[in-house]
Amino acid sequence: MDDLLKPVNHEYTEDQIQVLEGLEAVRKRPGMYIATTSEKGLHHLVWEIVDNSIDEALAGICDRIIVTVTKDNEIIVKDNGRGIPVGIHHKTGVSTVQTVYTVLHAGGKFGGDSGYKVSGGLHGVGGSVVNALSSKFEVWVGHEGKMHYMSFSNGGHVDGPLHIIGDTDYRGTTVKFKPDPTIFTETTTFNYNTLKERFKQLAFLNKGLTIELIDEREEPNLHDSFLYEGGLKQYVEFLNSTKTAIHPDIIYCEETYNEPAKEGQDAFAMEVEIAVQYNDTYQPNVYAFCNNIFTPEYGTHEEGFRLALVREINKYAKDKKFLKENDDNLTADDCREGITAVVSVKHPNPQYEGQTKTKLGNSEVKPIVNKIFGDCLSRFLQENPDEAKTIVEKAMLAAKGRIAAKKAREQTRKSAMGISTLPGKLADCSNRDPELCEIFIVEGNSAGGSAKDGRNRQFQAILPLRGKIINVEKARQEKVLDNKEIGTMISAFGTSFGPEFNIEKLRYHKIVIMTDADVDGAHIATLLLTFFYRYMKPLVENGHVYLAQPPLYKVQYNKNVQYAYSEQQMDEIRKTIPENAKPLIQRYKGLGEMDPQQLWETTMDPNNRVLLKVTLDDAIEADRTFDMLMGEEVEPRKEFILTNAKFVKNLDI
Ligand code: 1YM
Repeated sequence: MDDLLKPVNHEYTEDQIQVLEGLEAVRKRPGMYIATTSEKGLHHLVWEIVDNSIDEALAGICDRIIVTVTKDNEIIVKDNGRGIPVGIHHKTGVSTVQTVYTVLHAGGKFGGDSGYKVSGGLHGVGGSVVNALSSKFEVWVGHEGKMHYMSFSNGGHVDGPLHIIGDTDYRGTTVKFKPDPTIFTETTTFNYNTLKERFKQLAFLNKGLTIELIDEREEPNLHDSFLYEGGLKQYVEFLNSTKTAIHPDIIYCEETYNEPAKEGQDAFAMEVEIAVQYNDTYQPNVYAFCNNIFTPEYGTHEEGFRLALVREINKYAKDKKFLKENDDNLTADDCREGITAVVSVKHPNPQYEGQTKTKLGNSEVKPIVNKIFGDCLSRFLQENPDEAKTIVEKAMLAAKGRIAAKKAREQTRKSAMGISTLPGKLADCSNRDPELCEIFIVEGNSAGGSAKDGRNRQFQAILPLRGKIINVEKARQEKVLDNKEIGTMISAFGTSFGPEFNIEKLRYHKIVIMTDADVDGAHIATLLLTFFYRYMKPLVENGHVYLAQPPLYKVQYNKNVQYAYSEQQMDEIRKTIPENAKPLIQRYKGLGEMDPQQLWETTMDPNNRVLLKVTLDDAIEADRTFDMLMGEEVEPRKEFILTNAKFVKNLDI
């Protein structure tokens, strides 16, 4: 781009040309800096700018951040921190504001690497990348009674230097940007819910910080405000609000660890905050964060936490004679059944490892968390004997369940050693290449019959479900395994389950849940999804699970036959029916009402059908949602299956 190098208002120096080349590199390969230019990448821009405000909050100076989505899908982030320094930066010769937003990686690092400054941002790319990917970018800094302003256009071209535009009482930094539609070609529309969920989480993780969100695209404007004085204590309360806690008090610690300077290593400070409460389910929910970033692959902070948890529970159980001297120790899994825990550390120099770079690698973190949480838990158990008893007994029950489940698994394996391991109800396909094979899990006998007759036997297998599927959210593992329908699915898939789950053995790469388009069907689908999510998570993570979409209506007139899959589609079809035609409109109440040919045409034929792919974008929300869905109320379940885009993505196949 030639005009890139054209001066705007002032001459470019050698340094500034380099700067523009840097920003141009970001525009050429945005994926290197924000991983994706999809909707996810679009939101990443907001996180980057907000991260700078959060850093200021961590420094103890800013306590309020307001984020606004304008009518034009621009973002305004306003904080009440010190304001980015307004003076000339000694290295670049231009204002620090301009430096922060034009020099790559200039972000948080400019304050000097004191070892006390914590910085978030998954990639730490900072504001300059956001500027590079914006068609318009503006900054206001309120400092010592004056409002300073500067703006950039078309990917970081300076419109003019930082200058004073008037007097103000405001102290802080405000940034407004418009993502460049030529970069974000998929979408430039911000999702209110995505923003809201993240800001709520950030407010939990940074106690005392108020984060407000305003959406001006809606009339009246949408508005949410988050402030949690209790920090992670309130986070755990919130996560457990869909469950039943088994003890009243939350185990909680918050401590700053100071490491003095040693040979070859600077002094550093690290913050540890942990909250724990057990509930009456059997699932462990441990969420770990470093510098406000979720680390689903865990790492040294979670290792330290887990060590302390197991050690202190065993110590207490032996001390108080719940366990006899010679009894086996409780395992980590025993101690985590029904736990809800949030572990958050703030570290000046985090190192990430793992497949998705979300595993904390710093080895010094493990003993620090181990010590801090160990002391905290030990004190809690000593001071709260009733609650301690509840927790130890829960872990001992888990141990019993673990031993019983192991026996049950051995049984299943033994019985599966025989030749005919496939369940009798399964109508298998003839192809043996898993990549090409599909299995339809069908509710009800008559639908199962139609599906068997209508399918393409080469690559489509049918597994009709007869009995009830157990709600795995409310049952122990051995009970789950006792359930016939579940056992049938496990042997049909070929993968085993739980810790022994092996995706390589999966016999069908598409697992299609086919239930009636009513509340009962939605319930069965949800029970199945919950089972997959809890016991065969990689199936969902790797995108093997789908929901079939049977039509709601059949419209017939003259020789014309059409199917409608939604009320909206039905309305559209109605409009196309000629006036004098006498249409026959049939509403399908269940899959069973369709003959094999119709079922094939509308729901199973890869050329016509619409499958919904089940996805998992947000694991924490997913856990809560499954709890919610498995509660007593029917309506939210129906709502979930029919509309929840968080799990279910539309996909035409
Ligand atoms: C809406 C975005 O960027 N706030 C913000 C940024 C900075 C400071 C305060 C700040 C930091 C320091 C000293 C320091 C930044 N400053 C820099 C740099 N909000 C937003 N608020 N004084 C002010 O880290 O020591 C980078 S970000 F490098 F210039 F100091």
